[in-house]
Amino acid sequence: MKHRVFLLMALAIVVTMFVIGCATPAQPTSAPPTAAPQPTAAQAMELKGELNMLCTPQQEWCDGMKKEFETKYPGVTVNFVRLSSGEALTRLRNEKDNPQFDIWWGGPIDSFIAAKNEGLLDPYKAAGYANIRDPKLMLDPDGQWVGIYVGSLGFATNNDFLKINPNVKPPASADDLLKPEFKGQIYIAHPASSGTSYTFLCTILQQKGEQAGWEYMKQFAQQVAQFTKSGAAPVQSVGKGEGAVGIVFSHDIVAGIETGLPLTLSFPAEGTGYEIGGMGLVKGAKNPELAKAWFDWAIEPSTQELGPKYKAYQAPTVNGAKASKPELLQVKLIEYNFDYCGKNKKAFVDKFTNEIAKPPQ
Ligand code: S7P
Repeated sequence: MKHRVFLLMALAIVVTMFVIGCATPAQPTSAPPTAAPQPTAAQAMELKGELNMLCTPQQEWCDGMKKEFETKYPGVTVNFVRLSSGEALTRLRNEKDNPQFDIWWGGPIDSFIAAKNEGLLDPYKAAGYANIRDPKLMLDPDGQWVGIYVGSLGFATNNDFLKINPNVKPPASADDLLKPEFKGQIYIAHPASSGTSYTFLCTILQQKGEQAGWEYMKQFAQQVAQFTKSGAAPVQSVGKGEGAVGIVFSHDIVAGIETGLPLTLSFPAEGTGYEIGGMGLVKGAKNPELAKAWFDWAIEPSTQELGPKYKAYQAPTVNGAKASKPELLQVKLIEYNFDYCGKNKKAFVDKFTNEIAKPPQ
């Protein structure tokens, strides 16, 4: 009897650990949407001026969102500059005393956490926060950033490479990337410029622990054909057959496949890293009212459903918005510690740059 009770307890512990290990933060909840009240058409007409935005997602989505916002607010012109996460953070740092941007929209929140720690963001209490699916994970306790989408990291393998090398399988773990067949065949961005690449780096450091993680990264760098500037660039390089495998957010791989690139998407079986894409008001912004209008709009369910129109398949962060590709988050995700990755971003990027590989010029 004692033995049976012990067995049952052990089983319960194993099941609980499995559930915790596989916890995904990103699945839509059935909570009813409690979206903030919308401005009337007359109120929207009253808003006038130029909004200057730092836009980190892909160009097509930035272009599309600019047009959508300007249609809703015809008196507002949105000027945006598209920069990868690390470049955007550097730009905000350099302009700290004379900010040129009003809002930063998109890119993994590790960089927003770093920006908050450096005093580069302003707090905001948006009414729409009440509708965020997982506020513990997706909302800064001081309101300095909020999550606007979620996406998982994946591997993109060129199908022609697989045909020519019938014994090679798409990578199914981080360790597979170290196999001899992938030497000089991997494309990934550099973590100094790219939030995608930083997500990969911080995933490895968490999964393996820092010491073994840095050892892994040294070996991994030997496999890399080229470190690109932008996180999504490997989709094109590998899609064109310049390399065998790209490490990219899975939604960017799917977008590439939809444009006809011969790619196979796979995930590491041990668990993959993921991003929460963020948004924050730039401290000392010159057009705070316009920035707040964008901020409120970006966390409306109808706005978050616009992504697929512009080939952006990340999952939304608000109740009442449907994920276009829910399967991209129905994979094993690691318990990514955004606080750890955000606070250590500068130190980890500097170590990578100094000890492993210099950023592309
Ligand atoms: O819009 C696609 C996307 O992958 O772009 C962001 C990405 O971090 C920007 O590129 P970098 O890696 O070059 O910083 C992601 O947040 C987003 O999902």
